[in-house]
Order: sequence, then C-alpha cells, then structure tokens
Amino acid sequence: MMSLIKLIDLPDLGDDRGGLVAIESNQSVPFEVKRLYYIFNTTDRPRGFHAHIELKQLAICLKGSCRFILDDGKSKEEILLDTPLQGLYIDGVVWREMHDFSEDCVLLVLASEHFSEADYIRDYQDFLKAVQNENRI
Ligand code: T46
Repeated sequence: MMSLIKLIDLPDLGDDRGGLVAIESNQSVPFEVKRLYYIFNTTDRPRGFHAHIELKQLAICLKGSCRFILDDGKSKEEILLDTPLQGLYIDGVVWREMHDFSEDCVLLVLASEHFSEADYIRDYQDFLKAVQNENRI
C-alpha cells in the first residue's frame, strides 16, 4: 500500500553563510504554483479538518514544527514537519489536520490553484462519500 506521506527533498543550496532553498514550478514541486500562503502566530488550536477535490499542495515548515494527520478514508498517517529542507506533498482527496504547532511555527504552503471554497470538503461524512465514489470509478 502506498504511503499517504509523500515527502519531497527540496534543493538545499545552503553554504557556510546560511541556508537557501530554491523551489521552481514543475521541477522541485510537481505542479505549476498558482498561489502561496503561510500560517504563523499559531495557537494550540488545530487547523485543517477538510479535504480538497482538485488542489495539489506542498507544505513546508519554514520555522518550528507542526504535525500533519492525513486520512484517505481507509487509513490515517501522521508526520511531524520540522525542517525547511523537505515539503509534504498532498494530492488527491485526502482529509488533512494540522496539530501541535510550535510557538515559532511558520508554515508555507504552495498551491496548484487559485483559492476556491468550492474545492473544499469540510464535512467528514461528505469526505467519506467522495472517496467511496472515487474508488468506484
Ligand atoms: C489546507 C491547509 C493545509 C482564503 O481566502 N485564501 C486562501 O488562500 C486560504 C488558504 C484561505 N482563505 C480563507 C478561507 C477561510 O475563510 O481563509 C480562511 C481560513 O482558511 P482555513 O480555515 O481553510 O485554513 P486552514 O489553516 O484550516 O487550512 C489551510 C488551507 O485553507 C487548506 O487549503 O490544505 O491549510
């Protein structure tokens, strides 16, 4: 069974002056980047609790750490993101939750599409129906 956790090693161009990572569309990230957003000043409240229909994303913890839970309706896996040198690639209809943000967490997300609320499935039962329908096709 394929793991839900797909980590991408990002090009590490750091040297003795400091770190540097360069990410290019369709190269180190496997899609055309149309949008990016970042999450910071986090609290102890978890985030996410939704799936996407079409969107592909790469989540990179630039500073601090946070824990992702991914769920495809059959199994759940989790991963602690704590390095700017790796991104978590999320594609397909996958329920995601983000927990345990460190106080200094800065989470950058690269996205394959412009923002569309219509692409979100925010109800877990609707998500289960969507993945069941997908598996029937
Ligand atoms: C995801 C996880 C990893 C916008 O208007 N534009 C945007 O680009 C984004 C990302 C959000 N919004 C609006 C939608 C909501 O009204 O900002 C509000 C907060 O977003 P949300 O509650 O969806 O945020 P998170 O942290 O729960 O989820 C976010 C992304 O929305 C989502 O795509 O996969 O991070």
